[in-house]
Amino acid sequence: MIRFYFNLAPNPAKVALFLEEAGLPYEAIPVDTRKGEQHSPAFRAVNPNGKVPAIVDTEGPGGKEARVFDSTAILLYLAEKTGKFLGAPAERPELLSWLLFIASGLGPYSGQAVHFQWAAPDGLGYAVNRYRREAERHYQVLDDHLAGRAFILGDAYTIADMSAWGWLDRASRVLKGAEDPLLPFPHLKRLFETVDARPAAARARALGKDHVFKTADDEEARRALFPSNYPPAA
Ligand SMILES: N[C@@H](CCC(=O)N[C@@H](CS)C(=O)NCC(=O)O)C(=O)O
Repeated sequence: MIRFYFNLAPNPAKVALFLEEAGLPYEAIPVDTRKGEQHSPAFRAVNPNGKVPAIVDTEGPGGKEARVFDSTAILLYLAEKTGKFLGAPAERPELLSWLLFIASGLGPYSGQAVHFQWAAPDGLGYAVNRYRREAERHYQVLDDHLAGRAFILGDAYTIADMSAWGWLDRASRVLKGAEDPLLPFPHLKRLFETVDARPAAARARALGKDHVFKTADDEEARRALFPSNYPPAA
């Protein structure tokens, strides 16, 4: 059994998609990050970084319970555990390269673009420009790669595509104001739509819809989500 700690954000969504695609039994445990539940000692024992997603595998290596945190680590761990969605061994260099490209580039730049356009105070034009343009540049790199390929590895649908799907789903927040944000990236748009049309993607999207997550971006939420913006209490 997998205990899956999640909220409705892009990084947990990738893991939800994998769990649904692989048909692994799991217990979904909502973590309300606007209420600060990610900072509780119990959750920090699962992810010392205080972010979702994280999992506990009650049957980890050697039959022992194991925690895994960070969406890319979880995708790799579960893909290796199940032998699913890894592509061919000969494609492993490509798989690792694109997974890490998404984990360290496309994802974080998208996240910062969202932050500076939707959460930060007005007047930070340099930051908005920098992160938006870097997100677009990463989109372009992946779009170029996808020309003539069905999926990131070619014919095989893998965890790299699932990882990209999580963030491409937020393109309208990353490129705020764009009517059809993926239109300039036709191969990326096709990849997103192909993955998004899978039944597992619909099930992943439905996860947590029966839970009431806090939505207000009030002082409690800002302190919970962006603790490093606040000086430590004296
Ligand atoms: N590198 C991490 C990033 C995780 C992350 O930023 N998670 C967000 C949701 S997508 C979160 O937990 N935000 C709440 C917080 O930062 O307190 C991953 O890929 O899992």
